[in-house]
Amino acid sequence: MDEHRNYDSNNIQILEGLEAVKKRPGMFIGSTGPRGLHHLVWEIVDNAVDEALAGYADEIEARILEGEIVEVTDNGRGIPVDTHSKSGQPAVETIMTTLHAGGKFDNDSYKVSGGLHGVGASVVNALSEWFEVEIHRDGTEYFQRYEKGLTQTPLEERGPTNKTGTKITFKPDPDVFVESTVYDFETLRLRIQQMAFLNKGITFRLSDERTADGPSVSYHYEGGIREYVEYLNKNKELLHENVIYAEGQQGEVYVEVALQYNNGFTQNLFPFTNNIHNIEGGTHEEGFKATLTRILNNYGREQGIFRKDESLVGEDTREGLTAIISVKHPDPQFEGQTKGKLGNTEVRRVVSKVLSEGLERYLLENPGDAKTIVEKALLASRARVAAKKAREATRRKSPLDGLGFASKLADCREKDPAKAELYIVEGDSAGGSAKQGRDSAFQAILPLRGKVLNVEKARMDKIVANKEIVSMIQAFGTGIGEDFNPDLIRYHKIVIMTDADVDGAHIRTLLLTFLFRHMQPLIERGYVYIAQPPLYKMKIGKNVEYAFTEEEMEARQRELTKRADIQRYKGLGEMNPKQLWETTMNPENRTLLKVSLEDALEADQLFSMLMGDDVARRKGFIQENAAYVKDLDI
Ligand code: 0R9
Repeated sequence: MDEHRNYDSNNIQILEGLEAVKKRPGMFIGSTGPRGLHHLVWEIVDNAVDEALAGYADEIEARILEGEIVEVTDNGRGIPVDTHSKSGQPAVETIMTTLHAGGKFDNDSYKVSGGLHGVGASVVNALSEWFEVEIHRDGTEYFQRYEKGLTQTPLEERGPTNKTGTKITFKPDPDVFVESTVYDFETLRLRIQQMAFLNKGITFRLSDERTADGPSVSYHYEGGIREYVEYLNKNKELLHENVIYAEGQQGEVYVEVALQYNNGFTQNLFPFTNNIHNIEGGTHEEGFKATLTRILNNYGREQGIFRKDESLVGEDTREGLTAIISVKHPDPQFEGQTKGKLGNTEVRRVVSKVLSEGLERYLLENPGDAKTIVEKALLASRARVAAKKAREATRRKSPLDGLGFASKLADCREKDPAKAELYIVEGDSAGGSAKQGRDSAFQAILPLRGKVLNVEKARMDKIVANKEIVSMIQAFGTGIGEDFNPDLIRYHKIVIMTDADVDGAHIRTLLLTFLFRHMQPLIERGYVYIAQPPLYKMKIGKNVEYAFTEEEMEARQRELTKRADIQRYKGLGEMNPKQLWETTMNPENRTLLKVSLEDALEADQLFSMLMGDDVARRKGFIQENAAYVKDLDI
């Protein structure tokens, strides 16, 4: 074949590929917002992790440098540099400049990564102002530079080296990431730590070198997901000391499971495929759940722990459970709403085999733990039967039935959930102001009287007996527990409006805990908000202004020539209905904080810590994170 023509056509292909990436970056990295910006780092780190999983690297380092430049290094074999027969280019250049559907070009032993967008280094290159690769391989150091995806220098031999590995340095293109190119250390740190948990034995380092004294961390977990479970349970009271762990491989599918029970009531089951958390679960989770239920039922029956008519259903066996399921699969298939649900059916069997062997053995070898675990599940089962009866009372048949429901909820006239809002308000007096101040066309008010139950410490039977919670469930229209259906929600804005004091913060946390534990989809869908009432009223002559923080009030005061008459609001009740409407409820003036669930694993920890038994730890945490808790930006 004519070599020249081949080179040209190859180049055209490259340009077309890269143009597609530049034209629609969102298609390749999800978005060009902060998430997409951070995604660039994950693409590169994933490649380093793949090299480590292939058994050739054990150290991965990421540095954030001045100018929002990212540098990632591994100590693997180095990307191949030999000339690729078809393109006539060094392999590394083809990898960096050709859009390839992850894995196609790469050799067989290579990619295990199959994340949401396993698109690779060429996409990062295309979206970088500049991108450099340094390779140490077979005694020689190589270097190449690209700008916006295009080769700038031929692959350069820089001389001898006595190490091996790959270093990639890039500067995200500000023309692409117009919103911001600033990296968030904490976002990077959390994910790097998670990667370290999920890939035992690999050392991960991360340092923020944008300032002289920036933070740096290093993670290495010899125990892998065993240590992940310990970490997730660290704020909880354990039911048994040892984490139950099993691993195994069938064909090309490698499975690890780790689990441990705490004395709480919530289940924390986190399934991963190729280091990606599958929020919607999938076949690995199904295999795990079915097998756990079967094994604990068998054990309870064989050991005579159950009464005659008793047996466990799945949810009984997951009360207080913290578990990680980690699957490594060469060709994962994803389905579901967000393509986050693992679909490969063979995985169910592999997980089931690995878990049943590991768990049966553990129960046999640790009869004390086994009895404790099965008895806890049995208690859960008895509570479930009791709760079912109580829960039926929470079903909303008509707007005017239920436990004193009609008197509390001041509903709105709007029936379209997308346009309707529900304000959950602390106390009767603030509730009264809100009722008078609201626009009853679309704003409903639910005043809460007593303290909301701490659901972190209660089973479903107690939860559905709590008046405040029942009135919320009824107002929402969603049901709870097995009956919960987020599609039935009656308001797409649920606004928590509490006083700006310690009690208010506590009630808000209790409400968020309830929503997080029992109605998480409402948070995921973005239906939950926190109202921002002003802290200060500033009277300046005849005018009235409001300030939402102390800093804002002080700044305004400095601007003024006159003295302002300042009133600090201690509670919502001090505002008259008109003021409450103007400052906090009127869609034209108000600020609402949307509650988001960036990371369910971290949020779980936060709630366990805020609401759990360990008071000393909680106090420390609240002091350390005062600002965080104040914003409750979970
Ligand atoms: C700093 C981030 N690291 C990487 O991007 C990285 C990619 C990579 C790699 C190989 C080794 N280390 C790497 N680090 C590699 C080497 C060999 C075979 N497969 C992979 C080998 O020596 O035979 N590669 C990723 C893709 C490719 N290499 C390939 F397609 F070019 F082969």
